[in-house]
Amino acid sequence: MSVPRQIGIETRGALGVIYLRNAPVNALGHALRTAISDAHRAFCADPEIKAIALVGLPKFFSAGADIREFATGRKPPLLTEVIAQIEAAPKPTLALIGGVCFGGGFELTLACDIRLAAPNARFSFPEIRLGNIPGAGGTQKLPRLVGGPAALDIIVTAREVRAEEAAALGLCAEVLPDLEAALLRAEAMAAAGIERQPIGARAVPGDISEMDAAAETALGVARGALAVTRAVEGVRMAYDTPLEQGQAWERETFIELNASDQSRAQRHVFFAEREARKVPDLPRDTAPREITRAAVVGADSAGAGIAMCFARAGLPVVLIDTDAAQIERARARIAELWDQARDGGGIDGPTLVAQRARLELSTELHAAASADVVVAAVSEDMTQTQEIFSALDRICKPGAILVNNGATLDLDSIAQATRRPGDVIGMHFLQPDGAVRLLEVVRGARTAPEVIATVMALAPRLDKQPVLVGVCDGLVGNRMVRAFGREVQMLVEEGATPDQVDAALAGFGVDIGQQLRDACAGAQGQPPRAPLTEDEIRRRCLWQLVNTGCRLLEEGIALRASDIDVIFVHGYGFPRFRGGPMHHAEAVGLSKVLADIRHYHEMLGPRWAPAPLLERAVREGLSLDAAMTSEAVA
Ligand code: 3H9
Repeated sequence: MSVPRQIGIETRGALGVIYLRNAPVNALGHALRTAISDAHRAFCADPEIKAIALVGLPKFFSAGADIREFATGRKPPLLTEVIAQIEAAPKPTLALIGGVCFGGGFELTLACDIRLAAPNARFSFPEIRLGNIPGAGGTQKLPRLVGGPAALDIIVTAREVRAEEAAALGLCAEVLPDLEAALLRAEAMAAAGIERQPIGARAVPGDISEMDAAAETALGVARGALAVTRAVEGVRMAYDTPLEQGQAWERETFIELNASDQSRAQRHVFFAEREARKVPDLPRDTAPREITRAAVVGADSAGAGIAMCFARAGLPVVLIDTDAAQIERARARIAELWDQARDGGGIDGPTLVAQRARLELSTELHAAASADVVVAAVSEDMTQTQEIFSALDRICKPGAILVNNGATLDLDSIAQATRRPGDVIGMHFLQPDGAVRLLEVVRGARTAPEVIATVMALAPRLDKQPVLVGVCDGLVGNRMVRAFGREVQMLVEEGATPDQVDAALAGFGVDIGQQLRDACAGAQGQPPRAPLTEDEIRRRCLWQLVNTGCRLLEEGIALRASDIDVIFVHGYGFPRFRGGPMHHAEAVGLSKVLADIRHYHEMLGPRWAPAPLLERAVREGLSLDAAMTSEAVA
């Protein structure tokens, strides 16, 4: 039999092994599903084989269903069919799991009789981030295995369960040193004979009343996300509904949610995040520089946070401030933050000791001499910043990357203060050591390609989502937020109350933020006209974002409309299930958005002048990204 390239097969005594080899992440696309199904059937027909093992790549058992197929429709055998085949087979199946075991990949393992994990195994149901629920048995089988509250927590938080916890929860039978050890164990088990242990035959342990508190917690953080409501429903169902019926409900719900605007928006964000890491005009062979040591200049709260972020990422870092009193304040603040993290359970003792050991403090700028990357988190004053860059240029070793943190100063003017403008780049950390993941990476006119490649590769190490932007005051995020804030104030001046604006946007999932709320509270309302409706308030705020976003695209400050979405989802609390402002505008229809903007332009004046890119996209019936390309071609 010829073996398709998505798998490998091997016979080890009485064990038939199917290796999943669909790089990079073993997504369960049509070809892999077919290959697994055929190989499994062939092993079942082989009288020498007593049990079958599914083994993934060392770092990816499987990332789950192939998300690209969700938009195009899936061809049989569907994952649910492959799973049903494994469950109905005359021979037991084992899953040998190393690395990522997500979504449909996780569900594939729940069809197996025994799960053996390597220490790097990571189980998760990320479907909720795609606006959906597990659709191949997860909502019905996981509760039967680990109980309703634990299953709901795993499904609605999309958190990762590592091997040790998985063993404690009963998700896997054993954790072995590596996949080879797991194969040896599976081979011995097959020789000895394996008893069938279908999860579907079990009842959910505990009582359904245990679900009340878990459901309340889940729904409390749902912020209007449909999938969370459905997940609660599904897990409850597992207690008192036969498996077949529960799975039929789950399949229908998965299909219904998959077609929803919320799910489409979240799939858009998933691919947009990955696209944002790519820089289209970097030569393919651009090699990033090695980063093994960092320095941060300026020890106020931003600088201290950036230094902590490097230390957390495993990079030795020195935090420098020539003001000794500032350094002492930073030392105390950092110690306090770390203690809080440890006391709150966010970090364990040994990790904290290791992080502390990586972070030094110094009052000497010369301490930056050996760093591969130096971040200046100094001031918003150009003269002072140029002086610091000029000093760093003299002190730092050749090849060191000099970074400005901030969104207001002109990076090209800063770079001119050095003899190495190619090594100068911007990193705008919104909240360096906090939950905000956005990192705007600012490319100057002379920033070298390998410097861009280095910083784009450094961001994920710092647990940040990078988006490459060009030089302008405010960069992408703050410039758009300014336009939004100005509109909020105008609305209040026209007679809307701050509470009304707040409610209109909260209903959409957007929090206008305390600063804006305070600014609005001071505005004088002079209603000139009919009271503003919630819908109009919302459209005016959102379309200001979109129109400004179009201008940033035209100016080349933002590379793609989807990059702007990533900026707003990761940096400014825009709800993921809305997909970001630009996706929302495209989902509503660009012609409708433009019609509103033209109307406001007539009514409210020049700040509403439609962006030419938006006009062209509507005129030519294109998406915003396609309109940018069509302009480039023209
Ligand atoms: C599901 O399973 C539904 C079931 O319940 C029911 C079905 C009936 N599909 O992120 P990376 C691509 S829903 C297609 O850069 P990393 C990704 O786009 C699914 N493509 O790597 C990228 O492509 P490119 C539930 C996928 O190491 C490349 O692989 N599963 C998928 O930083 C590398 O990805 C999820 O939601 C996929 N499932 O992180 C898992 N996954 O190079 C989603 C990845 O062209 N995936 N790609 O840009 C992840 O969380 C991360 O990708 C993972 C790897 C942690 C796996």
